[in-house]
Amino acid sequence: MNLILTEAAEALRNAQKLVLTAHENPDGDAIGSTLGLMHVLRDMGKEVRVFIDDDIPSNFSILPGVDQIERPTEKMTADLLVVLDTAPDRIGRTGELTDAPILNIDHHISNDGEGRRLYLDAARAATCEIVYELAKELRVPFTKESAMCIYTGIATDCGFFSFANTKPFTMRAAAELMEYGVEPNIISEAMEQKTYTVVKAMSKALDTMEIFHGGQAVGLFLDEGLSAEIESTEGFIDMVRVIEGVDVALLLKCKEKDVCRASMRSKGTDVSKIATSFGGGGHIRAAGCTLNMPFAQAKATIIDAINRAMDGEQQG
Ligand SMILES: [Mn+2]
Repeated sequence: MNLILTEAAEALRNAQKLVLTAHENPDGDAIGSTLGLMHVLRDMGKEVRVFIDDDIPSNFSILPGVDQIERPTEKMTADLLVVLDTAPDRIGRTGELTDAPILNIDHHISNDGEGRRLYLDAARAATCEIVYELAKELRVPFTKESAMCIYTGIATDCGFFSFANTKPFTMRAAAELMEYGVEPNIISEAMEQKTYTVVKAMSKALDTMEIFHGGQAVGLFLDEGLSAEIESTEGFIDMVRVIEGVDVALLLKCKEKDVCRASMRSKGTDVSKIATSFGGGGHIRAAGCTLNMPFAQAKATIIDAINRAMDGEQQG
């Protein structure tokens, strides 16, 4: 069931004890939206816990409240489970450990909302833009704490105001959040930070680069050995998506044996469609999926899917 903004706000207002969660492999928007909403709801006097079933990258240690993110380990009771920035199929054990009714808040066009209350606004660059709107709807003033978290999710999901999803709304929201004490340089320095080891690994990743579809697509292919060596591939795809003439950029890596993860970025081709065809999802210009097969087969499969999608778009 699709909700409108006022109904989503009403569901939050009516709950006293809430559990907030977001997707595994959390990014700035997943972490920013759960923490931002946590601050807003606590400012309303509510009892709020945040669970994310994954490690939180150290880049986010500057965010107020990040130390309160818990890993789900035992049954918990709540009036409402708020699932942010994803459909509930990517929240790990958090979903299994609470029976609370779900309120799903997301901006991913691939979220079909089947069988649950969903507030979806695919025109928003980040779930954090929706959290910003909800805070206004609930008439909760921002604080430096909530503003830092919400700003981080907005900034990271729109490539620090450079991607096509950056709208006047995005910049107005960010500007308003700055008035509560957000320092954009502090946030971007923390988000960009990488270890020496990771930067060294970037050169190994670049060695795997291959172009295909007549130079309009490019991929980095981190096989099992290389994937195990590299602790974080955050930002790797950005190294190659800048190549002249490239529309689609791909990063393929191994999560474990026979479990490969493909991340795609594009300037025109709808990569959300490709990801969805493998059970993944995302946005038109940024999407990902998991391929449960050996690395070589995953590589051939995803290249073939991208080639076919790009052929189709050219004909259409
Ligand atoms: Mn997002």
